[in-house]
Amino acid sequence: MRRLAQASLLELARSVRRPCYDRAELRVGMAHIGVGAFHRCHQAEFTDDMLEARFGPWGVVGINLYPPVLAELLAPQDHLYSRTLRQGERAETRIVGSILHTVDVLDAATTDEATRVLASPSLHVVTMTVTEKGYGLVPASGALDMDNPQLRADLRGPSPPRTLLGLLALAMERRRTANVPPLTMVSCDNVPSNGTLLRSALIAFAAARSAPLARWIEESVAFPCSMVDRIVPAATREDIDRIAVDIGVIDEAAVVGEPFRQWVIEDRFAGDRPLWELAGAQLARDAKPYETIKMRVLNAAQSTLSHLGAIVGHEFSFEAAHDPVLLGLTRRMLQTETVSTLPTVEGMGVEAYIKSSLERIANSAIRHRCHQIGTDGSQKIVQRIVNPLRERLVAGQSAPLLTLAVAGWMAYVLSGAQRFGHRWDPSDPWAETVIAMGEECREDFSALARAVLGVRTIFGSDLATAPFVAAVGAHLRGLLDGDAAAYLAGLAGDK
Ligand code: CS2
Repeated sequence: MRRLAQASLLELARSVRRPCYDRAELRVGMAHIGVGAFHRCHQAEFTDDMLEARFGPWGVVGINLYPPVLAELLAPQDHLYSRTLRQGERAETRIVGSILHTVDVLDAATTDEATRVLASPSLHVVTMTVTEKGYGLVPASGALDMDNPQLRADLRGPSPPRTLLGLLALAMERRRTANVPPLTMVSCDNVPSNGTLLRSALIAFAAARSAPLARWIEESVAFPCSMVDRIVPAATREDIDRIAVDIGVIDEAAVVGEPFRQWVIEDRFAGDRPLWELAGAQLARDAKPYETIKMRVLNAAQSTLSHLGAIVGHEFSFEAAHDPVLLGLTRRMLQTETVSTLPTVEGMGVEAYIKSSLERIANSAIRHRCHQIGTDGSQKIVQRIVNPLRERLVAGQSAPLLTLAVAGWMAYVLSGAQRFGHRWDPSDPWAETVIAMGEECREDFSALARAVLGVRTIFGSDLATAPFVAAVGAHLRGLLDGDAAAYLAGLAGDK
């Protein structure tokens, strides 16, 4: 079977929609850093829709600092790929054509190429999805994480950058010295106030190098915040093979996601911008309320279901969302605790949002592994679970189920300890430390809870109070020392 490419478009099954604009006429107007499955199934699709609605100079250059290597994944396909939306038995596949070119930043030559692209006068917007960890920040405070060796190396320079901030600072220096017009950077990661955070991180990083550069960024770059949403698990070989059968060509860059999608972007651009609203994006004055609701409801439910789900033996988050015990606990957490910490957003009724979020996670056609959602949990639980929990405690309200969710993350990571059966190797920057704590604290689960809650970059310094430590310790015992499923069933029964 042939590989998907411009020349093989004609061989595609007739049912597969393909770009109806002329890709040969497309010019680069923006870049995206972090071309993973999420970007391909979200921003690139919105851009494709927008180009169909009104053609303009908004082709995308994809830039990766980390695998996948785009030269292998997308370049052999003329940067075309398919995205398939699945819900139950239904599937709809289309070809997306908005990515025009890609660069893998690996060495001096490719660094030069990427910074040249980012400094080009025709480039107006840079979007990015680099994951929570990709910003090099301390989750609890948002300060630059000076313990991050890659960030430290990039601050020292001059070798090719390994971090987002290192690459952006180099590119902005090039833009500044060439006196190129202003630029907008749109962070599309699940971190609170992502644009504001990126702005302060980049300015802090640049200031450590050159005061004029930091000033230039302050004056010439806009950083609107944005909220992005669509559930897009990593595509598997099985997905790729199945899609090849369906469409008639092999697409190594195929992505599979759910039908739902949402993108709220603050309307604060420094110059020209793509008219993403033509594709259904919402331009807003303030994205914060949208992002808070999304992270505390949908993302919190995903994390809670996945951590606890993995512990009781589920492979996928949809399975956890069909487990009456886990679903009941998660729903109750959202409806009785999280709810009081949510802002009001027009058009997003909280009850309905909770219901639809849980239904989306339960979509059995989307095979999102609990371990994928559990990856880097230390970077995710702060905005999803710890912040709403803290707000309730500060307001004098109880938060027993958010407490369980915190313990769920700990128990998920601690399951990597020999002492708790070494069930898997969690992928998390804090895993080694937390696992070492698990090996050290003997039968004393309160001491273990106190030790993990002492990780300030995750929990700050205000949560390790005696009652909270005792509550988390009791859950750790229940989840790690015996029958976790029976323990959770007991909790689900207590109202
Ligand atoms: C997931 C998200 O892996 C994860 O952390 O919770 O990728 C989630 O699927 C998206 O934020 C949904 O928009």
